[in-house]
Amino acid sequence: MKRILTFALPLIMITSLVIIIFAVVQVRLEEEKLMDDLKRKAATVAEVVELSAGYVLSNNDIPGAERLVRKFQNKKNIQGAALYDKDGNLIAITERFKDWKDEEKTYYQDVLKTRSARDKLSKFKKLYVYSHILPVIDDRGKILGMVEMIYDTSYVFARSMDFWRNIIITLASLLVSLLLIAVFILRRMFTAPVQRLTDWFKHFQKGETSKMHGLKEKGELGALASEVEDVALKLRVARKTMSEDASARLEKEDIWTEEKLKDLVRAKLGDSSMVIVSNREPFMHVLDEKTGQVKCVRPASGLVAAIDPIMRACGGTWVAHGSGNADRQFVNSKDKLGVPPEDNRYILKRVWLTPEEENGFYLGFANEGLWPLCHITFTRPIFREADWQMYKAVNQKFADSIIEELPARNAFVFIQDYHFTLLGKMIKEKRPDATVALFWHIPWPNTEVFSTCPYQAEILDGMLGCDLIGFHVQYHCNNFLETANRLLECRVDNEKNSIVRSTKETLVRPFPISIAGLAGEPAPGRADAQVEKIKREFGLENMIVAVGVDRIDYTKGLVERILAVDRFLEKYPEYQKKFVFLQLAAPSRTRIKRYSELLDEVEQLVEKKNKKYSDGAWQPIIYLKRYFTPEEIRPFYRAGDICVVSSLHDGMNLVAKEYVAAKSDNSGVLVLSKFTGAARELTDAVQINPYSIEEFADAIKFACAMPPEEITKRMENLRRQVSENNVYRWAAKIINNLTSLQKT
Ligand code: ADQ
Repeated sequence: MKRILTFALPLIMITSLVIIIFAVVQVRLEEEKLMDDLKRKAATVAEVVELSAGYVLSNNDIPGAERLVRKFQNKKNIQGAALYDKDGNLIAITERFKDWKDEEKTYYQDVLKTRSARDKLSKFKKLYVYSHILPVIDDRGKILGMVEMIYDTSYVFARSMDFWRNIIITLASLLVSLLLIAVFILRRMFTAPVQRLTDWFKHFQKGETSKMHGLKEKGELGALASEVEDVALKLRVARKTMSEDASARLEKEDIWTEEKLKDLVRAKLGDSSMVIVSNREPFMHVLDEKTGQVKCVRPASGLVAAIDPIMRACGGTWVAHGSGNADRQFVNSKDKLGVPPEDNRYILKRVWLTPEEENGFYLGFANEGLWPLCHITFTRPIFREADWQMYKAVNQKFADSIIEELPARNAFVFIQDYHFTLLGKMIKEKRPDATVALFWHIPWPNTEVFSTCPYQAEILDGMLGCDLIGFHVQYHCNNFLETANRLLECRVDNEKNSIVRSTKETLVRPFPISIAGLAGEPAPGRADAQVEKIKREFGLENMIVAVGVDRIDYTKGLVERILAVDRFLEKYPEYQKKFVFLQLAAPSRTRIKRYSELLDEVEQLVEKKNKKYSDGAWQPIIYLKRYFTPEEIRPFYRAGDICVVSSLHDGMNLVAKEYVAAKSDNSGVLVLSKFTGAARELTDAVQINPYSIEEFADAIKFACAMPPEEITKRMENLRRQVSENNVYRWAAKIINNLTSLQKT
């Protein structure tokens, strides 16, 4: 409508203006003409009446005068006549003007004085009347009196009104016609061709080549269409060539890099791009209330740390909850934006949730229910029916949003984590041809624990809508296979590690997630300068530095870690004033009571323990409670002679791997909880049971006292492990599994 008005409005305005000017002129001319006619008529009638009036006046014949004026009572347009004597006194007047004499009319004296006729337009009651006054003069030139002819002029204005009415009707019909013509022209010349172009592009985007008929537009749009068609054709050919080149390169190389993963994606997915979905978005736009500036931040999340490098390599679309308070300012009309902001490598599509949806789905069901259920850290899961209903509704919201993004053929959807257990089934209901995988980033508990969930059957049913489900370690796969076997009617194929329900088979595989590898570390010179700065700032020179980097979550064993540091210093006092534990801690899920309580608990414990050892300049624990960018974290890792990862339970734990990656000089000891997925791969770490404070304290002592050769040897092994089993290998394994399941 806006476009139509933009096009038609100037036309309408110009046409209306011309017609109105024409009408004004016409009305004026018409009015003048009618008035001229009236004047002429009045003068003629007055002259005709003059003779009879002369007779009546000269004889002072009052009855005769009244008879004369009465004659005009019923005349059309001539509404009245009046006779005056030689002094200007009214003698007789037509009945309907009997109040005429009440009005003050100075011009009568003028007529008598000048002995010539006068006319006048004046208001009488509600009428505009025209009167023509003629002096009645006898043959000897003596004034006998005056005769006045009075006319109502309203018919003149009535005629003008009729004219205006006709003009308005004509104008309105003209405007409607103009509007219709504008709509027609716009549709024919613009909207319809653009719509055809848009449809053509949509089919191209979705890979529906059978529906992409040649574009037959003419004129400028035709030129544009032909350019578009040409570019699209080149793109298609280029994609095909790239995927063939990629297949050839894949044969040769064996170390997984970003480039190699790109090749794999081109070779295996070809024209299609992957749609990834997670609750947490990789980039949030956050308004800093103090400065009024908007910052784009990468959230503290292991999932984001792992998936972002893959998306950078593969392109595609990442669908996630837009949770930043300034997120809406940065999306296009389809709620999408290119990310990373400085170098758009993939598309982020933001899904908006209301505060109620966020509470029920994210804080409630996902994080107060499923998170503690799967982690088994003795925090009781809370399952509320209202949260579950919201969880289902939000899963459906995401499913609808994802389905909009799927290409017509070769659709791949890669779902992340426990927030979306129902998504696989929901997507398959609309797009049974799509290949859908789910990766579970947290542990899967044993059957007894999982069976406490009131919605167990619906959750398992939703998950088994997927073609492939991945966990970090085989142990979690086994737990899941057993859970399905015991709680659902299905057949578990132990040979293939799959679950079969009627005709649907879901593969269950371990894919240990990782980080991008050792690449991207700054040159040693620059790294050293950053480390020196940190050491100076926190007084760490000549100290043994242990670091911890975590979201503040009860699963990460922060309390146990502080107790272990305390016990270590207590048991091995020779390390007092020689050892500092530095914890970077990002507040997380703070709207959940258990998390806000933990925040206070950790803070108070740090304060208490620091007080216990307080001695001038030295304090054993430095607690930095805030979000740090990945670039800010790396120098802390490098400054750490020891890194402590003490999760009570963790699907993988990427902090352990990030620490190893940052230690390019092969220094540093990793103290790692045996309850992390990472512990199964990083066997050269010093492994601990974080629940055993005594053992934990001894492990810190062991790390502090480890001979340099052993440190180097262990770190070399750890780095080899992280370098070889990087996140590109992880993604490649999943893509290979997914494409082997692809339906043709
Ligand atoms: P998380 O529990 O978030 O992830 P973790 O693997 O420990 O996982 O990674 C945390 C990430 O947050 C790391 O990249 C770390 O650098 C970052 N981080 C920690 N503290 C920070 C701070 N103060 N400021 C900024 N960033 C900080 C879930 C599972 C894990 C699994 C991952 C990936 O719980 O077990 O390893 O997903 O699958």
